[in-house]
Amino acid sequence: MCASRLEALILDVDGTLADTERDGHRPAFNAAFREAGLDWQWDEALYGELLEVTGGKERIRHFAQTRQPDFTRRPDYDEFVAALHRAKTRHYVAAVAGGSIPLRPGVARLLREARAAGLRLAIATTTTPENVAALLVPALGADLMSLFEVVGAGDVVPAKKPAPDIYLWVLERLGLAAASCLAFEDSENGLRAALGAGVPALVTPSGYTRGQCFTGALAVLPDLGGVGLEEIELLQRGQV
Ligand code: XBP
Ligand code: MG
Repeated sequence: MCASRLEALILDVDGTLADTERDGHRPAFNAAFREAGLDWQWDEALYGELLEVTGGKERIRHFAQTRQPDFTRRPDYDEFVAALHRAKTRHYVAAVAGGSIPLRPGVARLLREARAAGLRLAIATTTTPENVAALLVPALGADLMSLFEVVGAGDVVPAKKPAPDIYLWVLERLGLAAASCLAFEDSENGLRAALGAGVPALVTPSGYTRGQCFTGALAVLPDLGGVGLEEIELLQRGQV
């Protein structure tokens, strides 16, 4: 049911606003492993497989369980993973805060158009909250960043995408029905999360997610370049 008037855009971050995984998150994980004296190296292909698990801590645990089982028997395993992930976040923030990863085509323009048209903006991401501002402020400026009314990120919900929890958390804070919102996602996991919460979704696949299954998406577009707000409103109303 997509017939309600569009009131808010809910945006995923990694892959959707910027293609952050290969050259942002992946090197930050590797830097944290090196710093901790581990010889783990996540190359591009392996990282593509590991992305099936959303969330950095969850991804490290999945890697350890499936490829380094001895490591999981360390008495300090939980704290070690948490410390590794804190280091990864520090490396990621330092790398992207300088503006090293640009926004994808059309993103900044669409956000400005949406605000000018009175639409509300929110974020629904599995990544750590400080990563969101570090990525977006250099590209959008603090002003536009502050226009995101609700930022749902990281561990505010226990179950990460593809669970619908982060979308339900954001919807509750916006005080809006799912059908009056539109989600922007780049991955199958993200699409499942949005649809699971009843939010119609538009998909712009990213480097690692091209070829995934996007059944149920309102539309699958190469990117947001050239897509105007009017077209987005028509899509949300099911008129395209
Ligand atoms: C993004 C992610 C994130 C990042 C890592 O998924 O899976 O986990 O890779 O971020 P989505 P953290 O775009 O579907 O939200 O290390 O901060 O968890
Ligand atoms: Mg994503």
